[in-house]
Amino acid sequence: MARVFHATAGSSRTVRKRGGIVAGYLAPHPPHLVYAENPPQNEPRSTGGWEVLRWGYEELRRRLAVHKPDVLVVHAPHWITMVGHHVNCVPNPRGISVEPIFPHLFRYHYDFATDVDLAEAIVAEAADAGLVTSAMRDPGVRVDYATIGALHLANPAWDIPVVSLSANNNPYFYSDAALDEMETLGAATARAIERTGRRAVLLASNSLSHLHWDREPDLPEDMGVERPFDHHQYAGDMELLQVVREGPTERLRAAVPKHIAATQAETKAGSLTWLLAAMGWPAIAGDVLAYGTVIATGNAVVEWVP
Ligand code: 2X7
Ligand code: FE2
Repeated sequence: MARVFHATAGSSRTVRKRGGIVAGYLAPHPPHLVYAENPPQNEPRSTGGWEVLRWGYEELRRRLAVHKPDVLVVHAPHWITMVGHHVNCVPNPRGISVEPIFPHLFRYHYDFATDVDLAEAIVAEAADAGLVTSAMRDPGVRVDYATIGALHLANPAWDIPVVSLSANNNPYFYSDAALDEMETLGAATARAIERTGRRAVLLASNSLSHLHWDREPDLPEDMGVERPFDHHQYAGDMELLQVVREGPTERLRAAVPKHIAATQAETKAGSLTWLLAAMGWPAIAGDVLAYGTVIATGNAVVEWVP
């Protein structure tokens, strides 16, 4: 397993002219996408697959190189914390992240740097805003695959420090989406970024329509069987992406809950709402870099530059 390069958290902020949120991405994490890339950190080997989504991530990486952020801030639905919003404050998380349903596809050795100053600032701002918040400081807590997946696909070199936020809900148990707190958490994230002077890129690690097959082909990357779950799920994703492409983001306040109700979308976990709230619901359109299904779930890579 190759060791990854370590950056010093916040090291470049003194030479940058402008801090703040410079871009936000919808950055879905199906473990299949990492599996298909065959990085040295992931144990299973593949023959590829899901190329269109991976080309979207290639474009994301080109754009990220131009944005030159000090930090990647990621909100992910598979770090589920039932009591409060947690922020990973471990300086150097290291371990193996395993996808529990697809362990034959994703057993990823991670080793990265946290921007602890920004992580603690987000904890403080969120607590001041009245949210139940916790600084997670236990290095033994395994980092979930939705955090690792989005971060790997956005920046496989791992040379940008990270802040990782949990999802204070269970996207699988409840039918209603409680997205109000994500507005507060997004605004708190933005204040912390401003206060610390960071140049930040945000990643919302969410799939769209979220029904998937309960069987997979003998060859998991057999694209001959990859397709949307049904037309209803596909049409729901297209309706949402049409609003994304037309803008402004304000329209997504209504479109996201409607899409969740229609498609069981993973955005129920709040990552996308957090991202848009942190950017202040800018009056812009999103740029859809790719859309594709993964074991029938809908996934889009989208950029917003506020
Ligand atoms: O977590 C996921 C996902 N969001 C989509 C597809 C397959 C597996 O895992
Ligand atoms: Fe997921």
